[in-house]
Amino acid sequence: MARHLITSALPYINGIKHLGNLVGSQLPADAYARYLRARGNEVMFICATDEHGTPAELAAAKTGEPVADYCARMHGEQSALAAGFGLSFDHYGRSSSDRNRVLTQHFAGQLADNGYIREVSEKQVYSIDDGRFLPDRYIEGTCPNCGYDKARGDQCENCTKQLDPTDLINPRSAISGSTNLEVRETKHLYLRQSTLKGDIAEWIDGKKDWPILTTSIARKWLNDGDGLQDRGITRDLHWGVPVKRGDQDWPGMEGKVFYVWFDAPIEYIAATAEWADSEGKSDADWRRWWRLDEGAEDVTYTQFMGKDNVPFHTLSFPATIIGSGEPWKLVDYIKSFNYLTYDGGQFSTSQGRGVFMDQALEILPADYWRWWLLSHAPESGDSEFTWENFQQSVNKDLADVLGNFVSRITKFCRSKFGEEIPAGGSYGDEEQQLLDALTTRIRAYEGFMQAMEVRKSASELRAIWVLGNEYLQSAAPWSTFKTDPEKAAMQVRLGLNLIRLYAVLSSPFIPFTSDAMLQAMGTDNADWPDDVTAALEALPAGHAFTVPEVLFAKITDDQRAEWEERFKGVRG
Ligand code: B3M
Ligand code: ZN
Repeated sequence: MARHLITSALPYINGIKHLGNLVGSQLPADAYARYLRARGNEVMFICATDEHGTPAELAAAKTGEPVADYCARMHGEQSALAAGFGLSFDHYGRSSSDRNRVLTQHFAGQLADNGYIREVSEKQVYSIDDGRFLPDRYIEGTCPNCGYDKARGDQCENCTKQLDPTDLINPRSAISGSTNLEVRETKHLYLRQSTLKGDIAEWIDGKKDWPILTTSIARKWLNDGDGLQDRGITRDLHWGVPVKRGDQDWPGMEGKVFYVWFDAPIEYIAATAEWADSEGKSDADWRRWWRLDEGAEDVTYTQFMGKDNVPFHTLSFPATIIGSGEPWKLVDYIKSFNYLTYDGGQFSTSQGRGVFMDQALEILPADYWRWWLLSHAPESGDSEFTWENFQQSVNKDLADVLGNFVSRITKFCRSKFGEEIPAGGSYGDEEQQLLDALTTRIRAYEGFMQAMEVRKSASELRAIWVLGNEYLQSAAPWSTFKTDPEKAAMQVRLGLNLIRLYAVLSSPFIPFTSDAMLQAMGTDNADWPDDVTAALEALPAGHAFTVPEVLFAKITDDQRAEWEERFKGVRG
């Protein structure tokens, strides 16, 4: 039994995520975690909401809630949606936790002690009426390029020109509207990533089996232009982890917090500590996942994320870990994803374009989405969601192939033999052929799952379902029954055992349906089919089952048209 630590990129707190976010990290991470658990591994699967920074403050300001209240509420919503999608986190933490505050300050202290932090004096806009420094995007004014009067200090939304706050004409505070601004000198901390460049390059060069998508992004940032830049890790905000050196005050850093991207990855560790706290476990129980000197040397650590998050996970976070000089676990494998597009364009929160997690669950059960998203995961390139493709995939794969198989065999058995597994004789040649074909495909499926080849795993799983249908079609127990009821009983016995087998194999993709199938088969035997022959004898003659409700309803053309219209966004 191996030990696997799995983390999914942390969804940002400022709103419900769309399906593209879901398939880019949390969902494939969940399928992998479920698979590894089903194979008997010890798994620690961690996620959390990423709660600090300007966007959280801005979102809270919009709803009028204090930012801490806003984050608490949104964490509740996101965690309910995660549960709704069957995301089986061992813990869904919060980067605003005490655990993260202490650990973040600890890492900063270690980095400072080891000479990896330097202080930099900068000129920054201070709002006298607000009593605070203003981050670039908190300053508004008129764009010098196009005259738009609501341009932000970092960029003009209207003409997209990148700006410096000092470029703005008639600058004002976005918080209060005050024009009583002045430029003041302020100090910030910089992580001296450039001095760790050699260590990081060597570490990445050692990762021969990483996806090209991951290593190419890392190398680009390491080697392009000036290479790895030192990075400011503090901000003038109220909401965040206060800047401290370990538990000591940091002179000159009063009122400042760490940059959100500094504390967010540390939350992977902190959330594991939060897990321990919530389970009444000890520090040793979480540290054995993270500290090489406290039991983590046999842990395999895998991260899942969208490609835009790769630089932070291949460069910045490793720099924090390596620079700490302490034996924290570095990631072993990074699985990254391209983007999911929506019907020829982007998902857009502001335009209401595309399907968001809450809306998805309003219209269909989680497994419909899980199946489509995972079987179309944007691995080798971007992939596109269209309603037509979604309808087709649900109706064919789920309803016609899997659902139909389960329904036919259970109903036929009930009508001819009753709701118990019938006996019949031993399996014959045709069954042996099926067994061989299943064995080959199941071993291939395991290989793809192990390698996190999500689409290939899905298509192998589908092929496994198809084998059952083909068998049923050619064995045709409904005809056999007329001449040889004993043989028909054997065929049905096999078919019912296949349902249990499919439930087990399908659980990483469609866990809710998988549970329903096991329940219908009256069993909680979810043993992985290491031996397929034995797996097809798991439910013996005389074992009671029930005919399940329809597993998957087909999506009608009317529904498709209605949803297409509903989610197309304000600008169509
Ligand atoms: N919250 C990504 C995002 O919201 C960011 C990931 C953090 S992972 C440590 O796009
Ligand atoms: Zn402009």
